[in-house]
Amino acid sequence: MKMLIAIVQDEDVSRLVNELMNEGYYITKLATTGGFLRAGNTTLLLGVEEDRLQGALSIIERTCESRKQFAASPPPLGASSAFVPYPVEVTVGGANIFVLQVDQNIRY
Ligand code: 2BA
Repeated sequence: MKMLIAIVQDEDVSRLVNELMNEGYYITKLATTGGFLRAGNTTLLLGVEEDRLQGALSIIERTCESRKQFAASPPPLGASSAFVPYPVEVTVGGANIFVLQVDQNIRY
């Protein structure tokens, strides 16, 4: 079994969860915050059998879009209080996915 940790944008979550549920995946949904943008995003946990891993990845790939957003530039090291941040454009997503090996899934 694998544990899929998928960090996705809030805008994509509703459709993504619907599609995963329709295909019978088990999901846990967490409200999370990105460290860089300090904006809300969503982290999904999916425990999947290996033969269903590719199916889950395909749904995430076709459901999650990449989007451009603006963030305030971080201050350079040693910057004084007079530093004025300027906007930097970043491309967020579609999805950041970590695939972990699961030793056991125990249900009581
Ligand atoms: P955030 O940390 O808010 O990052 C939003 C976007 O800002 C990132 O999009 C990336 O384009 C840019 N970014 C992030 N850190 C940066 C940095 N140190 N310097 C320059 N640009 C930076 P994504 O890469 O698509 O990431 C979307 C969200 O996925 C992230 O939101 C974070 O919550 C999560 N994430 C991405 N990579 C991760 C990792 N290696 N470990 C944990 N969470 C991760």
